[in-house]
Amino acid sequence: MSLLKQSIFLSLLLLSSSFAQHPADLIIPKPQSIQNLQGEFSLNTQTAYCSDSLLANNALNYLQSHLKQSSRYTLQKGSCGGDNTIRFEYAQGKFPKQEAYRLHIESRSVTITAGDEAGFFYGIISMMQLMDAAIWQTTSLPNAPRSWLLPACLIEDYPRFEWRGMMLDSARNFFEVSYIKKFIDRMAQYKLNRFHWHLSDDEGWRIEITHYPLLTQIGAKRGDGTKLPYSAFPTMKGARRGVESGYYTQQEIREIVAYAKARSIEILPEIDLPAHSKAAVTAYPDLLLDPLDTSEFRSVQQISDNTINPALQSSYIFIDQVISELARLFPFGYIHIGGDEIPKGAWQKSPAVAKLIQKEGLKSLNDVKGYFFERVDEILAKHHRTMIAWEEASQAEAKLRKETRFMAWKSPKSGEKLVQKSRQVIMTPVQYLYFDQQYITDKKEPGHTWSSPVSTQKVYSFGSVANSPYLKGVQASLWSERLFSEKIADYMVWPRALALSEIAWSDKKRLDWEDFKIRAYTYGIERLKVQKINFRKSNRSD
Ligand code: TNX
Repeated sequence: MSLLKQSIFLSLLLLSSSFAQHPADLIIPKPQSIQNLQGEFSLNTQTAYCSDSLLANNALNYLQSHLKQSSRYTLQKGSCGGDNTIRFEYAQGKFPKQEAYRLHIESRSVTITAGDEAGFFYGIISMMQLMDAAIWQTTSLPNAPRSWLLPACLIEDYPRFEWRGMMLDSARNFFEVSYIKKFIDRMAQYKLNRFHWHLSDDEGWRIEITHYPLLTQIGAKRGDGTKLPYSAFPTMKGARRGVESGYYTQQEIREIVAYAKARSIEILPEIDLPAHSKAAVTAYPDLLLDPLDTSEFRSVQQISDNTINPALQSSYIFIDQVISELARLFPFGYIHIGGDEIPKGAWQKSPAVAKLIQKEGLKSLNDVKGYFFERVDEILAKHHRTMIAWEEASQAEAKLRKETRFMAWKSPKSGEKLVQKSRQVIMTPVQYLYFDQQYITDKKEPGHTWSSPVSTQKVYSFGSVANSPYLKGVQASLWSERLFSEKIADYMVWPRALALSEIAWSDKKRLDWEDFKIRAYTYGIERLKVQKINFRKSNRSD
């Protein structure tokens, strides 16, 4: 080789190696600190595991089930001192934050250190992202790898936000249990930890309440549908298409709660009150509506008479009973009671409400809303639960406990205003985090168009939101008026959820769109493909 050729060859080599990324630099969400080391660990049929804490069981089981699926073997229990071992070490009080972990990969062993269940779980998630994408496959392939190479590194990691959520609306269109599990599992793969489950709305009541069987016998069935601006209308006559009708039995709910818990995910159930309740009031008009109420109104979605009456004792007995069943099913300390979009004109001509105003010395219908939320808050307190509500509940002048959390959806500004008032906030602004909106404006794109398009880059840009002790986290919301299949739901979520994961987990100063793009559109996409997720193939910026 001539000298010139040699030097060109050498500089090319240098150039390419400086571009070649260490696999640890490809993890999503980006860890807080990564040190790349020399060498690699080989995980194979001889590899053992050892653990000094039951808190590591979820993490271990998750790894084992994926190994079994992909390679048809699991790790045997071994001694903690041995070589070729994956060690789980409990370290109490060593980490500054909850959910933190330390992942140390050396050529002879892997050590995952954590102070809680979630920490161990996230250590394993990061480790699995360092393996060939085949580890994520959901069906066994004949030629799957038997041994896996893990590059040596030391990762120290913890989340930016305590609340890293995704909301799925099972009311407008119903999703089968199998899809709910997939949804939850995919959240867990990206260290998202709160599944907000929208279980009732005008179009359907989706959870079995044993005390009120008509809620599902009537309220879980969809009708013919008419062409209104946003949704198919719930005429409650019977199913038009399978996906639109259905509900979750209490047994299924318990199963899903356990499935989520094994993946460090808490489920926040939402029953939307007092508006968005056409399904409930259709099932139990005698309990929830004032028969003398002649108010005429329509909701934003053009639905009439969809609002529970706040002056009837029977409304509160109903809510108490529903909350008591929810509290038995969902161990999470919070329940979401809706509170959004009470239609203008509701209750205006209700004699029962007029009486209530007089009796309680209320001044306006806004005060009536406040009265309603206060009573619901009392019910929640009785069942040892804390309220989460859409931001409108904060405008109702209700005296709600200080630990109440508000979901700000109208704009980042409306969330910031609440933060300034020292109220606890979860941000899910429509302009950045509504996954029901189109990615880009295009007739061929599925999704809503009523706000502005939400590209993956737009999602990522919300990472610049200011930190505050009152800002508890961020959440993407997937309303389902237009989700007519699981495939469309997948499309709306991926790859946007990769961006959500990173802005929810990684510190602000670690965020870099250009760098994220490379990770997302290489290994990130590879993992989605392996799982046959119907993600949106884009030109990398939308
Ligand atoms: C507004 S966001 C709603 C939902 C709709 C959504 C559609 C919120 C609290 N209410 O009822 O499904 O817009 O994007």
